[in-house]
Amino acid sequence: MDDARSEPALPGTAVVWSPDTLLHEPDAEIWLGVRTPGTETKARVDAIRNRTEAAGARLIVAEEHDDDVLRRVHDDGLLDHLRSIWTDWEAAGLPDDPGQNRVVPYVFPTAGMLGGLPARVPVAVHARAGRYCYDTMTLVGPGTWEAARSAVDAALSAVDLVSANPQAGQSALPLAYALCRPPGHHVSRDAFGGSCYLNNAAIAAQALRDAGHDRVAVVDVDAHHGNGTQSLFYERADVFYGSLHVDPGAGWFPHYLGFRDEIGAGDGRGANQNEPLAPGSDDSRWLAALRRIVDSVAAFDASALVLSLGVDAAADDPESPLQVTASGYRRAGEMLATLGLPTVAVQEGGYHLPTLGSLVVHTLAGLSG
Ligand code: SP5
Ligand code: ZN
Repeated sequence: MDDARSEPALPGTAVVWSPDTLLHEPDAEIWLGVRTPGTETKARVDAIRNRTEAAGARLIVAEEHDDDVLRRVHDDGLLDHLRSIWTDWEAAGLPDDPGQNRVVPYVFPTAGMLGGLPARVPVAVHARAGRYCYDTMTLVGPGTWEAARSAVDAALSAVDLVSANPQAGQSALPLAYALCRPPGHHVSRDAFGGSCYLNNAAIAAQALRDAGHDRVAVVDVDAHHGNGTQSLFYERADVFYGSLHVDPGAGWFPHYLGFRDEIGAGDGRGANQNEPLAPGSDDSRWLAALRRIVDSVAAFDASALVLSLGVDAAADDPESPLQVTASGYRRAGEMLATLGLPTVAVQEGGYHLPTLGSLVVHTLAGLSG
């Protein structure tokens, strides 16, 4: 890891965040039935905010946006669920009996269970908990909805900053970074998991489409495959999704998706690219995979870029076996900057508190050229 003397500067780089993002306290992850300390903590936000500010970035508080883009990306049922399930859980007395202080699902209405019959809405709150959730690690508590919704506002505010608004006398920035937390790339149209609740990057991509960009690329450098983002755009020709991540076929989350042969379908065939990497992959293999994705983005002829910026591919990260360095992240930023596209970088994973902020600074410095 580079030390403080070699930390790059970020003069004036726009960093959008919201204090509401700190309201989400998942507290734990239920993994294999065992309650383990969660790694997706609010201290992540402080780490990134402090380090980017020290590097000279301009901190901007997110502006509230209405639900318009959010509702075109996600199913209303998922949104209603996230808005209300904690309150219902509490009202049902479940924090006292059986003594579970977060929403934890126990039964999941899988396609195989339903056998083609429609999923009814269970009367029991504890059964409803599994309706839109696909794992036991993504707990919902008192401030989860407010935090997730504020992360969407951060992503949409970053989109505003890279979009010219002549009426307001504003010119567009080439780069804006949204310090989104909780992260989002594991959320599909109607299913959440992987420590994610709302897909901030996908919402940013849709907002860029709405702002007049005919073709948008999403590049995902988080250590894990962004199965939610892939799913949302899988059959669309107007949004390219490219991801480099630890090989799910080697036993890594999200296990069921992220394989090389997932190339998109229908109109979206050829607009999805997965680059699974062996555990232990270092800068050279990671950057070679990114090069293949950047070449595809250039051929796709996008006019705007969303970067799903997970920094959990770093060597010290507790959630992944990839071995990327800070200078690797900087070179990734530089490689993406050669595309010359207006860029919205959206925070995804990254869990090693001592190095998290510096990894973000390195990436943004590379992107800033
Ligand atoms: C956004 C993001 O990076 N989500 C990644 C979620 C992957 N979590 C997988 C967890 C697998 C088990 N981890 C054991 C650690 C127990 N605290
Ligand atoms: Zn991740």
